[in-house]
Amino acid sequence: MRFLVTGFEPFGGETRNVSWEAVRALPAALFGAEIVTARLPVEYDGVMPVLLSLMEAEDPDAVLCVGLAANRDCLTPERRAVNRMASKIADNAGVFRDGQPILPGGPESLFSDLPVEKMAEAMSAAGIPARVSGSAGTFVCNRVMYGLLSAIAAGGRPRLGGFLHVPRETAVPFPQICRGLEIGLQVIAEALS
Ligand code: PCA
Repeated sequence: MRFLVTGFEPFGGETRNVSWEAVRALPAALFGAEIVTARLPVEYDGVMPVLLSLMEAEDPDAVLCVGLAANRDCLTPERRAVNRMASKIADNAGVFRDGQPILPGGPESLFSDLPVEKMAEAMSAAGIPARVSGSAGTFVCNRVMYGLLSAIAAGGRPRLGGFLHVPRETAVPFPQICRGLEIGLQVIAEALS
């Protein structure tokens, strides 16, 4: 079993993105799965080509993309991606979007096939603040989640995929964010075996 787990580069003028720091801290193997990690660009147009070529090269059984939700106070497995792009800040390529669809004519919402409730419950049971989120927002994290779920719907691989938002380290300490990510991956591994 092979997992592709991604984090994001810093954005919004910051120098660190905890999503990538937590992903890069993962061991090379966990729960019988090989863990391949990668850092994605915070670019509406640039993020999917990078993710798709990683999926092509690595042929993972599951893909979990991880990003920072700066205004949340817990870990949030995402239930749904929406067919919209909008944000107050520009992406790292200087691009603004103010409500354009990701895929013109495409489904308004795409739902993750990850066991998001179980992931949040297992994290909470380990004392890590977590809840399921109803939407990944409308910035680049939602863009990549929508693209990932479209790719899964179109082909047979990967078998499972979705998104996990993590909060700032001021809301949840870094070791707990890392532990929560590992627990989320464990639940995904159980769902695949
Ligand atoms: N968070 C942003 C994009 C990159 C990241 O880590 C988001 O929530 O869309």
